Amino acid sequence: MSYNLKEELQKEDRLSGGHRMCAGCGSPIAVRTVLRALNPEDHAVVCSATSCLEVSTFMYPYTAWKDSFIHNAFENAGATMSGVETAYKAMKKRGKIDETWKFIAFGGDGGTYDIGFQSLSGAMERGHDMVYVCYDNEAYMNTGIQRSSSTPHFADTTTTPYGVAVPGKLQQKKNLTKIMVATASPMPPRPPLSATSPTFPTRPTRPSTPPARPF
Ligand SMILES: Cc1ncc(C[n+]2csc(CCOP(=O)(O)OP(=O)(O)O)c2C)c(N)n1
Ligand code: SF4
Ligand SMILES: [Mg+2]
Repeated sequence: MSYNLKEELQKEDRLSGGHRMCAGCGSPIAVRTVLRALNPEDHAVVCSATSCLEVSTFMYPYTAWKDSFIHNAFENAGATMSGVETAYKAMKKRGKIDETWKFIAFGGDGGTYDIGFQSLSGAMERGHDMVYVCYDNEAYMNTGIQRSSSTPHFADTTTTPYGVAVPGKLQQKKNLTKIMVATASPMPPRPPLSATSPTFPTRPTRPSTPPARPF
């Protein structure tokens, strides 16, 4: 499908101005770009792990989001959206809802690589029909630039200060993309139970007689 930037820019912004992100922050630009992928007639449910994005765009009773937005904690954006998407599917099946709804979760690198990793992993492994967007600014910015597992090697943060004793962050950046690809892929074929077969069957074979229990 071709992407026409001029046409995309005609679409109405689904994140309004007047939020409290720093002027020039890349994150609202990223959010608007993602939301432009929606068809104008589509409805969306959005959530965000606690982060600069969440606390600056959704301070009750104000919201910059024109779509339904769910407040959740740092740890559970993946789980929140999994639940909403499952409810939507159930309602659709029972004929209680006609429109098309899309489900989008945002998370910073802290909320994605570290604290929300478990719920993201579960959502991807179960294959929910949702989009998860990590806006990766490579540290916990909202609370004062602490290191996350996405912070690059040797970076100077408040918890990994660069100096004579410590040369910044000691660990490499975690490769989340590889982990997600491995998580969301269908299970690779299991090796055959027969040790004599030189090939891997596409499905695991069940032995005709169950192996003896070791106890
Ligand atoms: C369980 C929990 N621990 C800590 C916090 C405090 N906290 C709020 S935002 C934040 C940093 C978020 O970092 P990141 O996810 O990278 O988003 P950014 O602020 O960089 O956009 C922290 C530590 C919290 N809200 N909940
Ligand atoms: S501190 Fe937060 S709002 Fe400000 S530029 Fe960084 S990520 Fe954006
Ligand atoms: Mg961050």
